[in-house]
Amino acid sequence: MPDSVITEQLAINKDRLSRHMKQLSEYGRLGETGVCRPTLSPVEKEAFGKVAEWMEEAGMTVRLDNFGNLIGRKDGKDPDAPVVMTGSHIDSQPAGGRFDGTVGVLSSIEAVHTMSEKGIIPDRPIEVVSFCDEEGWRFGKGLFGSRGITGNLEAGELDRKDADGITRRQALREFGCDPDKIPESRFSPESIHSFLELHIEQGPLLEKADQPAGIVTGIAGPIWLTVKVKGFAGHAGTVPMAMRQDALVGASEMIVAFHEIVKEDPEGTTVGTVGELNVSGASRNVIPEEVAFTIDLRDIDLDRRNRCEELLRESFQRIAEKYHLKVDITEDQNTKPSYCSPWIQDIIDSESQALGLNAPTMMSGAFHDALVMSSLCDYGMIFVRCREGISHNPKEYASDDDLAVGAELLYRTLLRLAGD
Ligand code: HGY
Ligand code: MN
Ligand code: MN
Ligand code: MN
Repeated sequence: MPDSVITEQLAINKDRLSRHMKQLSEYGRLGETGVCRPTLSPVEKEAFGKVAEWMEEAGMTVRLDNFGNLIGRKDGKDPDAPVVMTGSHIDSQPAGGRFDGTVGVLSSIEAVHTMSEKGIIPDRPIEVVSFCDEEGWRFGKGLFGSRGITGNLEAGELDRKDADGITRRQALREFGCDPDKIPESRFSPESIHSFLELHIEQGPLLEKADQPAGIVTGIAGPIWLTVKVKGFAGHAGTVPMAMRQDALVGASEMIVAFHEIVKEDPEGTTVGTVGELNVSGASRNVIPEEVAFTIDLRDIDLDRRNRCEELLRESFQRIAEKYHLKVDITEDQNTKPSYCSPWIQDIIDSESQALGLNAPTMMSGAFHDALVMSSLCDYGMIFVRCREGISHNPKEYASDDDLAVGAELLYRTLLRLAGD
């Protein structure tokens, strides 16, 4: 990467950004390099306190909305103009990396801090958001904060329970939010000018291209399902094989069938994962009666994703009949894929060239709050390189140099969007 990008051209404060990244990774630190920072948890609350401090230092007024989003606002020349929104999330996977989401939140704060230090007052107000529950693992449904402000919540969402039986509603209350007032925290379509998110790539392409930053062209949309398979508990020693209704054998065959369906089109961009599997009342000498597993199915091509979903539903039904089982599939999340706004991609591209970069364009297999914001406004995404594309893993890593380049590109793009 051209050294010039690292030295003279940086307006943002690289040392402050890396210092804040290190400090934030201490909240919920897991081992040497990982984090466990569940959404709406006490540790995330503490981390929000620190992030709010940094937002104030950057010259922003700070609020916690009723969806659990932490929002910093920098007023522009025209206080009533639609906001330019930027940000990401700081909640993590149970054994996550310290860069997923945090890079976007802290770089956005750094960009605004730099504007304030330079006395820049943009035409439009800028709002930096640390969204609530992007990851979705605690309550089995993600992108909560962004779906909240854009009016994309569904019935019953506040009653979803975590593994300890705590509802999202209770968790929001304990976090200091008023879930009964969430309609007040919604944004109207005309109130947001555009949305910009910086995130680690969570894939290997930038490393392969030997580039620190990339321009996102589109984001794959996930459908999340919970599959419950019901058989009949029996004695492991006395029930003949031909007479069993073994829920775990059926579920195992369904999981392999799902994998084959997703892999069917070798050119396809469909991906499928079973991340959770649970056997109720598990015991090695009882034939399993109830098994539940999760489906995460994604594609940038909605038709192809729908086709896979159709095939898996048919296949699961066939396998259930074969083993005299019942199968029940509930939909937990369904967010459509979407393409980034070409005019914002062009701005990112021209700013990256001004920085001497040769930023490749790429699709995002990971979903992001930007995907949800696209339902309300034009949006763009910038990726920064992460080592071997590793993410959702404590080994996740991005260098200070690459983070500085990403933050600089975000800063310059924000200035263009907000008008300086
Ligand atoms: O699962 C995702 O794509 C995101 O990292 N939460
Ligand atoms: Mn500081
Ligand atoms: Mn993320
Ligand atoms: Mn993630």
